[in-house]
Amino acid sequence: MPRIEPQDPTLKDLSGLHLWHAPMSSCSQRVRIVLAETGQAFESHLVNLEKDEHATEAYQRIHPKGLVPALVDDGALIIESIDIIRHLAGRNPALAATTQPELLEKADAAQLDLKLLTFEFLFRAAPPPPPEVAEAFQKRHRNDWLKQFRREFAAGFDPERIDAAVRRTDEGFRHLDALLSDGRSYLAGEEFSLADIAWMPNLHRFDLMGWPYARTPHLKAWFDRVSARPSYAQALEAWEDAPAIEAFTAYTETRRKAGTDIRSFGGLDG
Ligand SMILES: N[C@@H](CCC(=O)N[C@@H](CS)C(=O)NCC(=O)O)C(=O)O
Repeated sequence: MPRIEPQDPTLKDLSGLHLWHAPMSSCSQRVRIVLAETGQAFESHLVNLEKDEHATEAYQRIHPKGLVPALVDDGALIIESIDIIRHLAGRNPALAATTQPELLEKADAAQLDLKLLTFEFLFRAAPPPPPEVAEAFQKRHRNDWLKQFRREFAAGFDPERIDAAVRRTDEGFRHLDALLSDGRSYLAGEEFSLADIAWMPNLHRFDLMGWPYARTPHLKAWFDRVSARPSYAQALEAWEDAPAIEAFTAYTETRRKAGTDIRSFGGLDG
């Protein structure tokens, strides 16, 4: 399993499972779903992304890219949500055995588009941060990619970039829909597996953006099925901030009315 050498040596002294995560981050959601499905207790370390706590020196000594989630299991540090869920499922062969690695890789690869579209179609609902807050993030965070992403978001994303991200997302969902069209119950077959868990938060996130799931009826039926699992309520919904969800829903509606919501990109309305 991919473990990395912690910059903060005190992590090696931790026993049990420790998770650094954010309530509504999709990468954190999939880790919490595995923990809920497997009934593993963990010590929760919340990282407030809205307050840029991932830009603190202390957190960047835990996660070298300054992102969530990070897991420490009996002193072993693991980052990258897909590696973390594989690691956690290793203790539960039923969950891990049926997994098709390709579906996990695709969920991982979908993250960049999910991020771009989340910022554009949900996070733009909030007013931009005061200049001193934006500058402090640029000064304190060491992840050049993330800093550039923040600057690009502030300047406004190129519509062609949004369009391309929507098209790739649609292709990804249509691929899953095609897999499910053979009547299987879950993405990798008849057994619920890590592949399902890896994709559940993505479907939820795009639902908030008003994604037209009627395009992919098998995927929609799958999402209805997996989101009825207790782990979804426990590990995803229970961590949601109701006012934030309300604000996202209202913003999606506003953009829908203005004809600038996610459905107006990537040929989704066509
Ligand atoms: N590939 C990484 C992606 C991690 C990632 O992008 N985390 C997001 C939350 S889902 C984050 O920390 N974002 C902070 C930010 O955008 O400032 C993983 O799967 O763990």
